Amino acid sequence: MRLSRRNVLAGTAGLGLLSAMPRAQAQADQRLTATSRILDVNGKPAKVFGLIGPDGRPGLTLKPGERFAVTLNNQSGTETIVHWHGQLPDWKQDGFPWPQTPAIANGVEKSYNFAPVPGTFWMHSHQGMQEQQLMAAPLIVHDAATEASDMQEVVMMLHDFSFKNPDELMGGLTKKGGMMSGGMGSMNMSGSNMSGSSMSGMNMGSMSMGSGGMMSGSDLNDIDYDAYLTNERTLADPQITRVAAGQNVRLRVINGASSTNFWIDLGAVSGRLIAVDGHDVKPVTGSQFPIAMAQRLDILLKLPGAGAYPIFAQVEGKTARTGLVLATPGANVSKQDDTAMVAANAADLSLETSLTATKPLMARNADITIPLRLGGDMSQYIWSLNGSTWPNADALMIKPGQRVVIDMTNHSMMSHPMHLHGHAFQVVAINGQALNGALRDTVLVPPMGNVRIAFDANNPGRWALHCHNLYHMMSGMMTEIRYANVV
Ligand SMILES: [Cu+2]
Repeated sequence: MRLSRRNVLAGTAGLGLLSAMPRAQAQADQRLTATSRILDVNGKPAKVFGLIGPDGRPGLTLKPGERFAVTLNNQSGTETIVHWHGQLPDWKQDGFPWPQTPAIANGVEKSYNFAPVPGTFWMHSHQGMQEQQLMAAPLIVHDAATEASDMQEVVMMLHDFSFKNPDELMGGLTKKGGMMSGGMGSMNMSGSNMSGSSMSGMNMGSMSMGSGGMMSGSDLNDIDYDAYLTNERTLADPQITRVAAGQNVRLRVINGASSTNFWIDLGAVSGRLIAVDGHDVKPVTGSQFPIAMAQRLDILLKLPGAGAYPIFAQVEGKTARTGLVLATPGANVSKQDDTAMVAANAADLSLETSLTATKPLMARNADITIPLRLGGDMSQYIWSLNGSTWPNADALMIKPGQRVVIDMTNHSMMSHPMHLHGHAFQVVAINGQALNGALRDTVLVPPMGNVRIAFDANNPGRWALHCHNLYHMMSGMMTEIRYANVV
């Protein structure tokens, strides 16, 4: 049944029906190439990675009902492994470097095949810090409904970019941390924003120091980036997408940044948020939406009329921004400034508390509640979960069929976008306030905040649970959820 449907969808004649031969399988696969390439960033060449689909562009788009049948060909020059963020495959196809599923050597291919969840997803390397160097791309899975509507779709993939390599960036963090006096609510961020590497030509750092977000005692933006990208371009030369006047557009925002939360600013365009992390929510109207690292937002846009409409993503706590432009035919597109007039607030849970899942989990009591303490030692730049740092963490054990609640309390002064692999969880409480919140795969836990998530243990295996700030994860902020009887 599945096979024939897939073959019909692939539109490929001559595929032997029911032939389960690996060869036939490979021919139906989409090819994804992990590569190394040169990207021009504000006129300067940068060596980056890439995940390039069959059309020669970053990422993959799947048709309704199509399986995720992908052969990943590693031509990156180094070993890699790619995680299909938010998708729910069996654990050995999750793209995490477990001992059972090690990274793929350069020059080697690996095939994946599972039924994907429709919606806005993405993919990124889970090997070392390759994600920072753009080993990350969109993964869009259409369903019959989105395909039937002839609404124009625009993908907006965000990145933070540095000409330094991630090891240098990490070295700068641990060194700065070491020079600090230590203590909570420290001035670490100010130090970080003001210091050395601000040769970036984006002189917004000091502007933001007085903003509300910074005064609260929390820390934003560990790293001083050289640029922020939308679909791999800066506002010096942004993507300009032609749209018909009065047309509706489905904007699929993906925060693929390694260490940056943004605010989406629709400007004069009104928006209706209809999904987060690929899962439908009751619509929320607005023109500004926070988006934490690794999260996605699907927003229906209504253009007010003919003209050019920039859609911005502004860095929390800063004036720096990136974006793209929607323009009706013949509209004059003026140059967009890559800094805003006013620094953005810290990304917070103002949106999260107003979200309601359209298909929530069935009401049920928790079989197991796992407390998770998010900790940080800023003086050494070490981040921990329940006092442990990856890989020195004991697995959190669960059993198939359980309703699992994870009760996350942040005891540090930075927010942490927490991501669970292999499951869609529901946000069920924020700071003790119960809610029938969104289904997600990544949720922000603000400084000193508490967020409870629930999920059904329906996908046995070993699953990573970690902060999606790359530098926090690499400094220890990761653990494992493991099903009993899985080795
Ligand atoms: Cu974190």
